[in-house]
Amino acid sequence: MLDTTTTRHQAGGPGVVQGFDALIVGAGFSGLYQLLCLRDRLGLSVRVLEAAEGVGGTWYWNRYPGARCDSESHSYCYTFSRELLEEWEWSERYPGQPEILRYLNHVADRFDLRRDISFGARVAAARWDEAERRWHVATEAGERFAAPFLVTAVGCLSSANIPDIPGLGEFAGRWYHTGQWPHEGVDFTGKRVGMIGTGSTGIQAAPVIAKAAAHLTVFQRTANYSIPARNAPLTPEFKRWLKENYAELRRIMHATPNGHPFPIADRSVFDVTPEEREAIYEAAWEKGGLQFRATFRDLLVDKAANDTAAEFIRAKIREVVKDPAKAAVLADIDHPFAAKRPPIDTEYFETFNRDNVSLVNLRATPIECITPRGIRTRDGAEHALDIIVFATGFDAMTGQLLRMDIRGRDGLSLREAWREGPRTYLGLQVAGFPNLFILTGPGSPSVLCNMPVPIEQHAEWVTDCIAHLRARGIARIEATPEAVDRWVEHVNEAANATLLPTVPHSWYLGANVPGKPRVFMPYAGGMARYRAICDEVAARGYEGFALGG
Ligand code: NA7
Repeated sequence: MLDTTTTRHQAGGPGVVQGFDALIVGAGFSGLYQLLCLRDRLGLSVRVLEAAEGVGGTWYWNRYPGARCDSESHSYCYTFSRELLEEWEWSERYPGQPEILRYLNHVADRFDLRRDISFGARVAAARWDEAERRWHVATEAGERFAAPFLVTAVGCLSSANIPDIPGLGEFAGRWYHTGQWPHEGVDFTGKRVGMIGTGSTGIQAAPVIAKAAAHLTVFQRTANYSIPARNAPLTPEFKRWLKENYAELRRIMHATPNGHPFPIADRSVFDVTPEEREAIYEAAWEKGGLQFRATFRDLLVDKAANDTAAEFIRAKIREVVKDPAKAAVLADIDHPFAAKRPPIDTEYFETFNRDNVSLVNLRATPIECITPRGIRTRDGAEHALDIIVFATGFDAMTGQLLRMDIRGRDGLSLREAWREGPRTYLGLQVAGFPNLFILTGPGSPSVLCNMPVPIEQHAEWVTDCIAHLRARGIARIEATPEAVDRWVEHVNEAANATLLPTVPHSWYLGANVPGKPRVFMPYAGGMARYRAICDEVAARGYEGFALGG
């Protein structure tokens, strides 16, 4: 029986400590695979601490209407097990949230992972003990754990960003953030719904909410591009083709910069005539999905090239949306295409042709406050609402890490170490925090990729690293400050070679959260290049890391 009476939130204080070889925070895509690797391949004793009551991470929490992955289902899965690939069949081109959650539950059962996961265990604090060469971890409920290795697998988009709009507390209706959606769902029947946010989430949710609600008002701050997803059930022929071509698909996913199962065309926008270009865009629009971004190699690096795609999409928006005033607001996009995360949709722009959908342009009339009856904008209009949906995104990449009180050597807190923004080596380690590995952390390709690809790479790299240390009796690994400096410089160089950092209001830069330091967080140098760098670092005896003890 644990003594939790005196030990709440005090990692390393007196009390019962459960010892393991490794601790993992999070049982989503990355935590599950990290557990499997460390337990079944290295034979370590491992405990996963998961805040939710089930596996799934992002897909456990994001149950909003229309929640669906933008990666195609045959690539949004683990590839480490041929049997798993053979036995699991996706039903649609893009997997919906319930199906992904079923998949992750299947993985947890198939590989008997649940027995090493503590559910309902939200980590409050973690402290490195230099004398013991162990991490001490405490949950909010006061459970205490210790292990030489700590791996955070907390995802990139799990800390909800709920804007601090005056009056929310007085709102007489109900409100929800899409990333904390009630499991029992929300009944929109007969309701007037206001949705704030037009990122990937809002663009997925609006068409579904509009069909269920009496009225939907979309509050748009920044107009966004979106490409039709063209979702559809997978045909038996395609499923058969997949099973015969896994190896080739995996090869492509490992060779492309963003881990998708299609290559980026090796041609410039300016290699073709305007008519040919239009035909290429048209075909990509018809095919649908993120492949639109792969039509030319220079869309993300050359503004003039990007302008051609941007203008094509704006013209499509004006064509689809019948009301010219709404079309003008929706097509008034102020940033290059795909320089913010490009959404894909199912009838998003078409939704504005419905009689029960209105659009508020927050650039012209910002939100002033929330009243008991609805949302008041600065022009004095009060939009009467029964439900407010915040599709306002996340404190991405760092929020969920900094929510825990992580302290490394000499009591240094991660919050303090990252005061000016996150600084990592390979996205995997932080100077001053020995034996702490961060999966899909800032400085790694993460959100610029089809996530399972970097997730498998990270988990395997960390596993090999721990195996290397244990085989040599090395107790401790820590990124050197010089390696961190060099990596941060390289991450900045990689970002600056693209159009990505040119969008001042992007969450890639942390700009969506007031007070968050503006640092371009993901590594834009491409997954294939990143993998090669990580392999090289390992081959050179973990260059850039101090090994000892
Ligand atoms: P995003 O992409 O961060 O989008 C959030 C949206 O909410 C975006 O349109 C924001 O406008 C808007 N927003 C945020 N705060 C406010 C306030 N205070 N007022 C008005 N509008 C606001 O989050 P998503 O959940 O859509 O997508 C996250 C990722 O999940 C996505 O990229 C995929 O990787 C999956 P802004 O653009 O900041 O002006």
